Amino acid sequence: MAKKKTAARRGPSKQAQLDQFKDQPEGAFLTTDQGVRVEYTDDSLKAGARGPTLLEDFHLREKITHFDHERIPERVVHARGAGAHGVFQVYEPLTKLTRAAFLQDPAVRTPVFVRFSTVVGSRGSADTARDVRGFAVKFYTSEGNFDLVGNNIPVFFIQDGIKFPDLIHAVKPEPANEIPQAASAHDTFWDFVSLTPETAHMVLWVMSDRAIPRSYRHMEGFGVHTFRLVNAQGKAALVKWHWKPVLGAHSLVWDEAAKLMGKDADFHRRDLFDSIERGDLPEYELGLQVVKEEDVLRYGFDLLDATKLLPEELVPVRLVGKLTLDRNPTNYFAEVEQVAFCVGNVVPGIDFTNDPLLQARLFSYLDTQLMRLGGPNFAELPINRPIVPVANHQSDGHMRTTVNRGAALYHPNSVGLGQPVLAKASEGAYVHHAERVEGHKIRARSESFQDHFSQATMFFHSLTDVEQLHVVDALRFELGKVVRKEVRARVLGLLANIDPELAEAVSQDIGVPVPKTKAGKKVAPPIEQSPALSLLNAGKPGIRTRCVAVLVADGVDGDAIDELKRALAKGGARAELVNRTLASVTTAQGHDLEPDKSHLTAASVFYDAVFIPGGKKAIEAQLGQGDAIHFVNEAFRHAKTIGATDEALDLLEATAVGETIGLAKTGKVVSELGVVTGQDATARVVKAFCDALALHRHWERDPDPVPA
Ligand code: HDE
Repeated sequence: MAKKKTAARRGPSKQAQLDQFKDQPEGAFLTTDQGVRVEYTDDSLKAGARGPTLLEDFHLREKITHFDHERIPERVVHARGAGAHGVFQVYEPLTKLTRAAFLQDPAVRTPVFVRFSTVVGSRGSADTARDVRGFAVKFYTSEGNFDLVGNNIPVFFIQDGIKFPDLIHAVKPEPANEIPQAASAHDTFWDFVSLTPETAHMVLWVMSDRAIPRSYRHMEGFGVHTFRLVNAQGKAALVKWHWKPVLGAHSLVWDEAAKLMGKDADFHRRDLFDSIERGDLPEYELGLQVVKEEDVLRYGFDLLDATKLLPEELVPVRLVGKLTLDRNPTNYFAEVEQVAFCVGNVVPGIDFTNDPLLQARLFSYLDTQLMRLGGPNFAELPINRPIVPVANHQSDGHMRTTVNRGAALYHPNSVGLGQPVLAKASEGAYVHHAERVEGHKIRARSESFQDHFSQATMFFHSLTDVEQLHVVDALRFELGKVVRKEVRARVLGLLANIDPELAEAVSQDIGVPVPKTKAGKKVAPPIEQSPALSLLNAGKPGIRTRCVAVLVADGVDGDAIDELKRALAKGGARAELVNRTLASVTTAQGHDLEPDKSHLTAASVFYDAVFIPGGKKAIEAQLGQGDAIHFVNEAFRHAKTIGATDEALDLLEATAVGETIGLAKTGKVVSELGVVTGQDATARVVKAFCDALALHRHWERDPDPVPA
């Protein structure tokens, strides 16, 4: 067995470390911001070694002043994020649908920057909180920047943007004590929900496993609103944007997500970064649902209502291109923090609709960035700059870096030779779609927006039993944290409108009966069930990029580890060795192995599966390790694949697994409920283990009796 450290343990290479500073010439002197070389930066200038510090120490003052101002305000929502660069390519010309240049030619590689985020938590909050995930993509196209600023959930809480401050004030930590962080499980959120029936559909999505994704690489994305595509002839069609992860959509389980918040607050951020470093490039296909303009009301709901989705079974998602994330940011602040997405950043061929949620967003993003990024010149920041030349009469303002050279900063002008000139549509100018609009000036909600429950019911009924159970458990947890009984009761009233059995199941655990409530308006849903909404259908079998923990100790069967590693590598997966400590272990075959993690630095929640190779001495040692037993119990509870060979069956017997599953203590290989065991049959156990791993989770298990 080769003694090879993983990239993660080795740390960045020498070249990578040098590359980090490639904006500075090699051997560069440390200078002040004025370019003056600095002789000493470890002590301030003082009157004597033990004397007072002198005000004239300009190096000290500059260094501290800069530091004092290093933070910018965090985003009011979506504060915590992770980003990556990539490229987008369309599969075939979409000329009939849109004139957008980046959607015409499969040979064109459009650079993109993507930022994933949670919504509620602050910048330093944990990644795996139950929350919506942002999925914002900036396409640097040959016609300027197009931002597709979406989420991983296809609908939204509210129908009109004017309710957004109310929603966010309700879900953010409570005003008196700023508790809780990154959590919707508190009174104000559920109070708002209980009084705002239009939230019903999205609330169920947030209570489902969609709100605890396995990683950003395993997450769907949605534009949410209906947009418009316009072709060169001016013909428009309505469109819903989708991102489909090539690895399929997968989730964590809540207990796992909750533990990860403490054990690795950066779980998703780290996964994204490490995957790209390893060359496991995250990929997503762009999908379109296209609907004729005149069909805006055809499906029994209004396509302008962002609390509704268009079932894929009614209008299939056409996959039109692929996004590949292939480069990590060089500097988090300069890229992930300073990137400014705006729903209003569109290119010719892409236009808006009158969705009142979308319309408010068109105002909000630019407005918030003026403050967050310190003024109107944030488009000059490298991450926000388009790849095409910018020429206009904008000038001055805080932190302006462009030096305007022209004599005339106005249009029309003659002293500046009339520059820059205006383009015609045929020259690539953005021309708004000439939609006909008329109406009275009123504050009103359209009658076509009034059904808040049909699609919530459709969503719930589209989930498998285990997914429904997860929704019930999530509601029991969240409402269990709500102090005010009347709020809990009102939410049950809302749930009763979605499904009386759902309300009843939640009610049993939260000490409040389901109240009698007036039935809300329900038009029949377009279809009763949409199988595409179940994660078990959106997921894909396969082991690519999955990571298996291998429990080791002195005397472990090194041959079994080699066999496993070979099989995993073949399928694009990998293993990490977990020992009690980071000290190297000696295999039964007499080789030294260096563990990747210890029981102190790792936990089963970091992994997709666990494998325990045999080796008499190793298993005897682990039988005395509570951590090893707990590791297996926890993986079992979280429905993960477990494999064990030879003596390792004794370890399984000492866990909850042994009580549940028949363990094969013969040459027979048994694969039951995702637990794969066998003796004197390593190769066959490994094969069956990989097959079980490809299924991701084994939901048929009963997690309740497992002590972990
Ligand atoms: Fe946002 N949203 N939003 N939002 N949103 C922001 O813009 C807002 C909505 C979304 O990674 C803010 O620059 C309003 C829907 C993402 O930088 C802010 C409304 C969807 C991101 C803002 C919505 C989103 C934001 C905060 C209701 C899915 C993170 C900082 C009318 C389609 C982008 C910022 C990033 C960020 C406002 C609703 C997605 C305040 C007013 C619906 C992915 O401008």
